Amino acid sequence: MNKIKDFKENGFYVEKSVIPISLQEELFLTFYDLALSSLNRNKIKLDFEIKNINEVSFPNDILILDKILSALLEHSNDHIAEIYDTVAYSSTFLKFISLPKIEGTVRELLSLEKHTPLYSATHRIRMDFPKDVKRKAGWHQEIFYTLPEARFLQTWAPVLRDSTVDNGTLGVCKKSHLNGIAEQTWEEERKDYATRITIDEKVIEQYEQIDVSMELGDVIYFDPHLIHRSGYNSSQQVRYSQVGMWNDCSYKDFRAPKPDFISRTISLRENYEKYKNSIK
Ligand SMILES: O=C(O)CCC(=O)C(=O)O
Ligand SMILES: [Fe+2]
Repeated sequence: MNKIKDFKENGFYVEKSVIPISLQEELFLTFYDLALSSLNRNKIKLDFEIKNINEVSFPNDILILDKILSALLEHSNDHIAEIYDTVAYSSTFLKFISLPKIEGTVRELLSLEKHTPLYSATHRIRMDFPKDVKRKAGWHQEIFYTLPEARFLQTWAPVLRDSTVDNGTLGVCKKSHLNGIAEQTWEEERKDYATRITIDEKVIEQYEQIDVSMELGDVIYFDPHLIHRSGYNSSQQVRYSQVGMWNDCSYKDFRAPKPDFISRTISLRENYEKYKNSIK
């Protein structure tokens, strides 16, 4: 079977035409609607014309979405961070990551029975803005960015538009998963980058590096030890990409993390105090 052979030999497998266009359309509307709400909530006025939600269509209006998100980013990264966190738990995105075809392939590649529960870890849609280097991930292995002692595989997929060398698609070091944990260094967060654990350059030179250009609908599945990175988005457009891990819950060392949902505004107690006087 090609799937398993590719995955085992190269450390990754690209499956074509997995995600239906109707879900991309739904996600586009999710992003657009959240972007409009963010403009309103934060009282941001734009210096260009925008369409309301009933006037936009996918894929014709992705450039308008890019423009609104870029304007929000210019005001504050917090606005983008909140949209990112909202999309991650939106019903449309949950449908997107749970497509039966993705689940089936994950089970096949992890050799799991139909009944073994799969645990989703931090599935998200990244937004990589033109020319951004702060959030660009250098060469790394996912094992140090996710749950410790986990048995999982990672999925990644272009969203809303194809991922290309120009817009900074995912880069991988072919077969690098075969050599276990590579030499790497932990660096604490700084002004120009988030905390990162980067693989030494001399390790990278040993491998064939591939920029994995993908068409909308395709999904790449890859091994936790596969060395990978973000490309540089030299285009004028935002790169939207789905990232996330599927964990094998039957693995002996699997321990579910405690979800830590933190209010962006007031605490539970403060909310209670606010309404206390009106409690009869
Ligand atoms: O999409 C990217 O730029 C890279 C993302 C990445 O490193 C990941 O999905 O783990
Ligand atoms: Fe990664």
